[in-house]
Amino acid sequence: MKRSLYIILVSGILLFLATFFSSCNYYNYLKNIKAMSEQAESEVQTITIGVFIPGIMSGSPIYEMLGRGVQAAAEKHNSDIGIEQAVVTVIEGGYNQAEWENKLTAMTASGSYSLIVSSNPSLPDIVSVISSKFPNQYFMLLDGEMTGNSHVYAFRYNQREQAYMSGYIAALETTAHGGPKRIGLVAAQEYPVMNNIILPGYLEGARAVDPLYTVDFRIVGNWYDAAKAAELASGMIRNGVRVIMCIAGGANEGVVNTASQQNAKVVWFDTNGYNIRPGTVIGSAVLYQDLAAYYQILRYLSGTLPFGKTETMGVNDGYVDFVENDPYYIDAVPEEIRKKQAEMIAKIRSGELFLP
Ligand code: RBF
Repeated sequence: MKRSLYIILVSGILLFLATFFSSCNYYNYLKNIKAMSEQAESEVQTITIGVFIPGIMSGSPIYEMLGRGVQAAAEKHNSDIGIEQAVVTVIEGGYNQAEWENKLTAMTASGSYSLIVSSNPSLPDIVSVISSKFPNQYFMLLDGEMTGNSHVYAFRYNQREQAYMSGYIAALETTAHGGPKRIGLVAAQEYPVMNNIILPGYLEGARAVDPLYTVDFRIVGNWYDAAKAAELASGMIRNGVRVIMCIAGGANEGVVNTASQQNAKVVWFDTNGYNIRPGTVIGSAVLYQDLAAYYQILRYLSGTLPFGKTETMGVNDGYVDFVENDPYYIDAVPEEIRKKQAEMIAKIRSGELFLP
């Protein structure tokens, strides 16, 4: 009897101790889990993406698209993983191009950005200098070309296609109206892509309508002076030009105003510009830079961006287009012209017209 009482007592104590320790352990276990998950959360590294605008965003659609695309990708990534991991900061470099290298160097030297994103064909030269001083910094350059640097990814558009489609509509409209076989191009400045791809592509498109076409090519000297651009457009119109393409950022406004006052027409470049001046803007050859920025940033965030490469995308990749379904285009441009323009675009899509 005494012995069984002893056994019960000892088992009770053992049971108590076992329960006590296991509950302590369980408590500790719970505590550990909580601490670990808190730590994991704080250890999810923030990815800071710096967007460097070489110029001013407002008035330059190509830069507005860049900002929108990067922001949308960061939001998509954060909502997918449920944490505010990707953060975007935009810095404007301003119109003084001589300051861009210093500004971008300071941005890089701050060490604050996992990735620096920018856009325009002059950035590769600047970035190659900065990259040699800060070899760990990663860059994404849109609307530019740079191959062979393991920390730089570049994405460019087939602007021969884009300019060809612009020149084609400009010549169709000019021919239909009669008058000299001359189309206009007001550009902010000369640079290799402008002189070697956009201007020749624009002329090539016009000459596909009629080989006698020439281009009246005039330079504003900056990306903001609308009064100067208006003056250049007036000079062209006096010279018998009926259709002017403008690639001058904020200065484009001067071309549109002059054209609409003097019954001339405008071809818009980079974004859909029909609603800027309905009836005056008769063509929009666009780039989907917002989509390019969006998809390339998502690739970066998933670790699959092919640094070291330049990728070039055109009409058949969905990154270059001519907007044909806008009601203002349909209202402003006679059906026979739209039909010819559509036939040319169909040839690019089918590969019959190849403009590499
Ligand atoms: N495009 C703009 O819309 N706004 C600008 O301020 C602007 N600045 C540029 C500066 C340089 C040095 C270069 C080479 C290009 C610039 N571009 C600008 C042009 C842009 O990259 C692109 O070529 C045109 O928008 C035609 O697609």
